[in-house]
Order: sequence, then C-alpha cells, then structure tokens
Amino acid sequence: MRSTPRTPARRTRVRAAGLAAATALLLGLAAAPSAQADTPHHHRTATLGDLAERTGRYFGSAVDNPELADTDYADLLGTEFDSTTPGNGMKWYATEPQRGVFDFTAGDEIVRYAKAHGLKLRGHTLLWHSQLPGWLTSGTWTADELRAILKNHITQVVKHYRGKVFAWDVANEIMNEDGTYRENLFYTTLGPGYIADALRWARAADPKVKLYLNDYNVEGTGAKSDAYYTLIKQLKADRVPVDGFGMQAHLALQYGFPYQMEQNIQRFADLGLDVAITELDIRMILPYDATKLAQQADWYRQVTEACLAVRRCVGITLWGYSDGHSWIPSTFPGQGAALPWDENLRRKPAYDAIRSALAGT
Ligand code: 9MR
Repeated sequence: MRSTPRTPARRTRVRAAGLAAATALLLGLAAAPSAQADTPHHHRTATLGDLAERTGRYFGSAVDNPELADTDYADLLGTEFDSTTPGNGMKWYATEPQRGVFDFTAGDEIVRYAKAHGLKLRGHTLLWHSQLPGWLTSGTWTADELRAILKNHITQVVKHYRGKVFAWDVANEIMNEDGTYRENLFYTTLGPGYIADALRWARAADPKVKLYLNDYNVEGTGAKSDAYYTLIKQLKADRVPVDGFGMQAHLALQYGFPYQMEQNIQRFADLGLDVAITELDIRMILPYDATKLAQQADWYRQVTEACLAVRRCVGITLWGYSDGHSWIPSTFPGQGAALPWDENLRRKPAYDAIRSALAGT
C-alpha cells in the first residue's frame, strides 16, 4: 500500500498519536482500539481524504464560518477530509462590504482552520450574480466604472489569498439553462467579454492558482454544459487563462441522474482542463426511507466513479457533509437528507458507497 504524502499538520498529529500509544504500552496500559491511532502495528483507518489521495485526488467538504463553532462537526471535517471550501466567507458581500474597503475576516478564519487541519483550500467565488454587496447592486455604473470595480475586487481578493488557495471559482453560474449567457450585472453592463477579463485579472494577481468556471446542471451533457464547452474552447483559442471547470452537482433523486456524466467530464478534460465536482449533494423528497437512501448511495457511488474514471478529474467537494448543516431544507422546503452523514453525524449508506468507490472495492 503506497503511503500518501501528508501535510505537516497531519504528520504531527499522526506522530503524536503514535507517541501516545507507545507511552501507553510502556506504562503497561491496555491499548484501547482507536480509529485514530497509527502505530507501527496498527494503521489508522483510512479516511475519505486518504483514499482520494491514493488516487491522486482530494475529497473535501465546504464549511460556512458559523459551523466552525460546532466542534464535533469541525473536528470530523478536519480529520475525514483533505480539502475544504468556504461556503460563504470569500464571497463579494463578505470580502468587499463597502466599495474599496476589504474585509478578509471570514475567509482568513477558514484559511487558519484549513491550515491547522492540513486541508487544501478552494477559493469560492470572485464573481457571482448572488450575494453581492448592496452598494454594488443598488448603484448605477458606467461600463468603465464597473470594469474598474470588478478588476479591483478580483485583484485585491486574489492577491490576499495568493499561496493560500489552490483554485478559484473565478466566475460562478454565468449561463442560463438554455445555454445563453445569464444577464447578470456584469453581462448587462459589460457584455460577455467580462468573463475573459475576469480570468486575465485573476491570473495577473496570482500566476499559479487554478482558475475555474463553475456552475450547476452542467454535470451531464445538455445545452448548458454545451455552452461551457463552446465558451472554454474559445477562451483557450484566445489564450485566455482558464484551468478548470467546476461541476457543482447539486443533484436531486426526483430529477434523475445526469446524462452521460463520465463522458461529459471527459470532454472537458480533453480541452486540457482540470475538472472538479465542487458542491456535491443529492437531495430527496422527505421523508426519507431505506429505498431512497440506497438510491442516494448508488448516485454518490456513480459520481465518485465518474470522477475516478477521468484522469483530470482532480477532486470532489461536498457542499457541507451532514444533513445538520445543509442549505437544502431552507431553500427547498420538504426536501433534504442530501449528505452522507445525518444530522447526528452518523454515517449513512452514501458514506460506504463513496468509501468503496474511492477504494476501488
Ligand atoms: O451554501 C451557501 C448558503 O449558505 C447561502 O445561503 C447560499 C446563498 O445563495 O449560497 C450557498 O452556496 C451556493 C454556492 O455559493 C453556489 N452554488 C449554489 C450554492 C447553494 O445555494
């Protein structure tokens, strides 16, 4: 079994666990079975993060700042996963609450948490039609003004997190379902060129970070993912820096599994891109029952296997990992149970399905 490279924080933790176990042995104490102990004789049970790393990928979960106060939740996130994304902390309303006044408090808290637990960090998101600050949405801007505002926002935020995030969702949800451009503030004022501009400004601010476009309902083939395929092909032809395509994967049992997911991931990879599953959850109409949970587990397995089948599918992120911290019930009343852990942090069938898919068993 190939040992996986660990981050300093994780190595220290594993070493500390080994030391504690050795001390217990010296003292003649019976070693209690522990999932965390990693001695020369006893290997710590591999986490989803460990299993993903063995395939050269990551397995993460988003976290929203208030959830860090739920210590059971934060502890499990920090041990089971090897990557995280701020659910809200790096969005425009949080990072530039007043024009030209930047506040990195929430994002920095996630950076510190990720570092302390040895997690990689995805940046989310520089540009979106939603969760914009009031000063931006209530203002009227000329194209020159808005271009300067967008450039400054991207430049300041990307520079601040340079070396701290490995990827950015530069532009989030910029297409309609029919494959036309979403008429957000930037499109209506600047035209479609704002996308290439945003990518170039992000690249200028951090030459190394991976730059993504990210959206939902693009996991399968269809008009919306076709539109991204065409756009990204053109951006590449124009030498615009774009490194990745993020498929959010907010799935719902009642709407069917995405059509040709693996082939769809593959065609974006074939453009020379990284692909990531960025916000995975699989909701259902409540109440849940064993049949629905089994179907959900099968879908989690299928998503994981679709990613594993494509070399450039670099990782999977859950949009929160437990039913206790999920955006679904408040947004879709009567739906939920979307994550692999329940509200009491008990593993559901989906957990085992992901685990065996990652392990290839
Ligand atoms: O998880 C986020 C939730 O806390 C916010 O209230 C919500 C506002 O729309 O945004 C959620 O995250 C979204 C993500 O940023 C982009 N894709 C859809 C996610 C769910 O709405």
